[in-house]
Amino acid sequence: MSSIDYSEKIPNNVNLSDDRRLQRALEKWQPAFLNWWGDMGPEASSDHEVYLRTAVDVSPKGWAQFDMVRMPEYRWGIFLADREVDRKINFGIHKGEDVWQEVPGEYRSELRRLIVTQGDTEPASVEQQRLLGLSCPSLYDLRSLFQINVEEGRHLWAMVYLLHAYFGRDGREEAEEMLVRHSGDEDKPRILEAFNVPTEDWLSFFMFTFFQDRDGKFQLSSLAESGFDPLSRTCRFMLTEEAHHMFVGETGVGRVVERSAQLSKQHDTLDIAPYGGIPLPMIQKWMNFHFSICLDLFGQETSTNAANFYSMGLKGRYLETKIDDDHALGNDMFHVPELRGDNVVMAEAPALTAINERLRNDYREDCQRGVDRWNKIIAKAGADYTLTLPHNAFHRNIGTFQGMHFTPQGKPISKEEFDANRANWMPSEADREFVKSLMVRVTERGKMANWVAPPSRGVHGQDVDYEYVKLH
Ligand code: BYC
Repeated sequence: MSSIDYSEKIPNNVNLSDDRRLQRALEKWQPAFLNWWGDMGPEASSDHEVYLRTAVDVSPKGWAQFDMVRMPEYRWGIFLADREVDRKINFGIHKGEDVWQEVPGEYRSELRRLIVTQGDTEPASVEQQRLLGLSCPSLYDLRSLFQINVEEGRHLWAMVYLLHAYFGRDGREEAEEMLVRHSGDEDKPRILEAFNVPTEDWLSFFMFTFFQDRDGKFQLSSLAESGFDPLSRTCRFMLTEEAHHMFVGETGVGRVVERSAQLSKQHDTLDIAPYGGIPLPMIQKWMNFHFSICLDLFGQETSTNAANFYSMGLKGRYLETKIDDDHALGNDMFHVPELRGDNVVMAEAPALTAINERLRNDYREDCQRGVDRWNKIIAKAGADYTLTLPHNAFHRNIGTFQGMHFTPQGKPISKEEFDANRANWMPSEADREFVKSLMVRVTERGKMANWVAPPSRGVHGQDVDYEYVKLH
């Protein structure tokens, strides 16, 4: 087990000081990162002391240390999971060969592209969430936001390390570009669409951390299977942090749902807006929006990019080694959806090209489990409402259903019908204004905004009313 050296300017467990050139290059990138954090990171937060966890070692247990930290002083660094002895490539045409410790020359551009796409999402999310601290529902939630933000910053470090260490000059240029593209920027936007959507209210933040961070879980899990061992190792460690982000999302939406269900029961109506709650049908609209934009993050249903990444051994499937097949997929078929007449039907496609679709299915199942738990919360509170994930064809902008229009149940409709119903299915301007009007900052110790239930317990054994953020 490798512990992390915190005496270095850049904390790391990769013996950075043994490679002076790399160390110098990263030390040059470090101030640019800190400037970016100052400009684009959480607004007006630099003097707050935040109860943050910091990685101490990379073992699954006991890696975290909790302390009051000012965020600009957070020790961002480079942490890779330990190397597995004799690790082999588990899929594709190199199956059975030793994993690569260096970039295979023939796959350099594909690998760089994957790392850049992954890396780009991390600072994007920080940019998307930068104003949320100004409207937090409690100190507990403010801490969660900041914890996630610093860890996304660290995930950027993880990808920048790979670019610097393994891709020479163009890797360094890509690392600089990570701080030049910005979420929603007209000229230099982030790469993937869902990372250019602002996260303007806390319901959106909880939806983001449930749905969008879960894309992170599935993409990182697929990259953790990579034959390029440094990528696999860094993704394995990132996944331990990602789990907490999804916890914030699931419990966050769960707490909103709980409060809304309580108010619905108490006042015997779903229209709880007059009582300062978010109506359950409005939560459904937020879900429809976030789930559908996240489905796009998996790419097209059939993709030669994905087939190539797989055959090359660069990006596997979710839990690759647990799947019972030949891990080469030369002859296998997989079901992908398409519109035939008035129905979405399942057609056969080569499994190799349907890798994205398979991952999207895995993702949907995982999301459904969370939605089921939210529905139990509603039922337990005695309210009458069921949240449902929309059909995969609903509101899609990538792949087979791009440019088509469907109801949330998956019935094809005209653009006119979609437009006429848009505000019933997805947040309207008025809905967004209403939710924003509830987002009044609560920073008194132990207090919670009215639209969200308190968490069932605090962080790391602390009480819920612990002063998780000291505001300065
Ligand atoms: N937006 O062949 P296709 C996370 C492009 S989240 C815009 O199907 P492919 C996190 C595509 O690039 C995880 N463009 O694509 C979460 C391609 O472009 P070209 C992030 C899109 O490559 C929360 C074209 O359309 N990690 O970590 O098979 C907070 C054809 O598509 C989009 C990764 O994504 C889109 N949504 O699949 C913080 C892993 N989708 O070739 C962090 C790395 C597709 O025509 N990335 N396109 O120029 C990948 O594995 C793949 O790039 C994708 C796309 C799965 C995203």
